[in-house]
Amino acid sequence: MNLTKENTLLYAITDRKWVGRQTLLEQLEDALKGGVTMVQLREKHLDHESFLEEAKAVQALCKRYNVPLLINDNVGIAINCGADGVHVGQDDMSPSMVRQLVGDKMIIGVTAKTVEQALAAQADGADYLGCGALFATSTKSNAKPMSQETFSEICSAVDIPVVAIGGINRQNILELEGLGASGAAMVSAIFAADDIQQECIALKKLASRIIEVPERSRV
Ligand code: TZP
Ligand code: MG
Repeated sequence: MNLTKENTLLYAITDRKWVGRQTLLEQLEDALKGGVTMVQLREKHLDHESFLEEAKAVQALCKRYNVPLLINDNVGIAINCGADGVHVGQDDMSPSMVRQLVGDKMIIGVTAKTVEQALAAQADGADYLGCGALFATSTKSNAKPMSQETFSEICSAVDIPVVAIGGINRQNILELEGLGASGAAMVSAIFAADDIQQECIALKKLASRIIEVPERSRV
């Protein structure tokens, strides 16, 4: 599966911590109306049945908006709900192993924290990389910080899209301009927003500025 910068531009990752006034599906629909270009369902503590039921509902919703859905970590759920892909971390199943299970059509995303991990993931069949944390985040307690320099080195080292993640919001996203990102993935900036749809519209405009290649490096 060939992912484009259009797919990875504004990547919404769910977190039920922000469910309350709205259900997760309502929040997600607002994000889709606001123009998110890819969605990851990330459930760390849900039992299998509830996860699968939710994943099927989320898949149907994303399909209506023609936006790819990826499932965090869980290949079985991804296959059973008809998701468009899977995202795995360094401690999860390897990309080639995931590929054996899901076939050619699914997108495989991999978290990479170093240039070595990025090159290895690309060689092992990753379609895109998620790299960070570029800013401080309270969403993932064990997220290690990544310097802009390392992020930029990763972007130069690989040919596949690299998505920036970790603490990104409206105030800091433009600091990522010119590093080589193909997009930005966000949890709290999207799902903790009062008006998710409007927030996504604003974030998408800003995200499109960070993926532009700066004048000086154009050939
Ligand atoms: N991986 C690295 S940082 C992070 C994940 C899943 C959390 C990103 O959440 P937020 O709220 O956008 O900082
Ligand atoms: Mg994981």
